[in-house]
Amino acid sequence: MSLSLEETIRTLKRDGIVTVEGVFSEREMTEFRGLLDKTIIEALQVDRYKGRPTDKLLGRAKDTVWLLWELYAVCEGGLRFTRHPAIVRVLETALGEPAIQSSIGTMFDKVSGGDAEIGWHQDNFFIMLPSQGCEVDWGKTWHQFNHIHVRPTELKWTEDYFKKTIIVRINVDAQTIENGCMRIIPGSYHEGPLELKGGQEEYVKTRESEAVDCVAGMGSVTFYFPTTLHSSGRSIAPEGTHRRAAAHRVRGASLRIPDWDWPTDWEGALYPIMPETGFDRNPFA
Ligand SMILES: O=C(O)CCC(=O)C(=O)O
Repeated sequence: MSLSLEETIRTLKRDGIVTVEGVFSEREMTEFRGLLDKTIIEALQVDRYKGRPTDKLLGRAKDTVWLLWELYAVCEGGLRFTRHPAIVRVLETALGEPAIQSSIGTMFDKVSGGDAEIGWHQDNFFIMLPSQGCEVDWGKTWHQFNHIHVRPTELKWTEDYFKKTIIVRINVDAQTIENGCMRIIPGSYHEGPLELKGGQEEYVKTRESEAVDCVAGMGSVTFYFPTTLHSSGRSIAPEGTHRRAAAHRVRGASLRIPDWDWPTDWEGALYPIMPETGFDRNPFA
């Protein structure tokens, strides 16, 4: 089903998540898949890949590689796909302002035979740097490749900053129930970060019956607010099936969080995302 831009934004704001089908063509996803595979094959041959320890860069599930962290820093050719004009249009319309990339990105790949599965959670963190004079309880931050991940409990919570942050998930392969697609609880992002008020377990217990499987076509793009409760089961698809999705975050360009600054060490961290040309199609043209 194809949604208009208005319906896309309405659904995103109501449910916290929306999928736009048909953003990328089969040809484009074959190209992206090739770049991802090449990156993983190259990384597996060395101890450090593009300055990062391979054992930390890749996450394993049994014999399969199911996570590639720092995605667009090590698979540079993939970044172009995040600049598709339809993606930029959705982001700018939803945020009401230009968007800036606020994470390097992660690839998730449920490969059949692996045992990767994730329980219910919200993506409750921001990647930031302390401003001068900001006192940080380092025990409560999470560090990965020198990037500091900060949870809402460590922030002056003057408004729900997550509502100015959107995750963009490019569905490089079709996402099906069989291959372990994401499940979400619609509207859960309206609660804000549940760790600030507690009760996530209770919330999931009472609302899990409303959970929706995020089935999506190859080449679609899913947009969601980080506090949308999500989980994903293991793949029971036939041998050789991959379920790749490439996810990164963006924030509204004006978003500021007291005492913290935004990192500047990845492409696109400083300036609003500009759409690129040369794509096969655009559902919102
Ligand atoms: O792709 C998946 O299966 C899970 C993704 C997820 O949990 C996340 O992005 O936090």
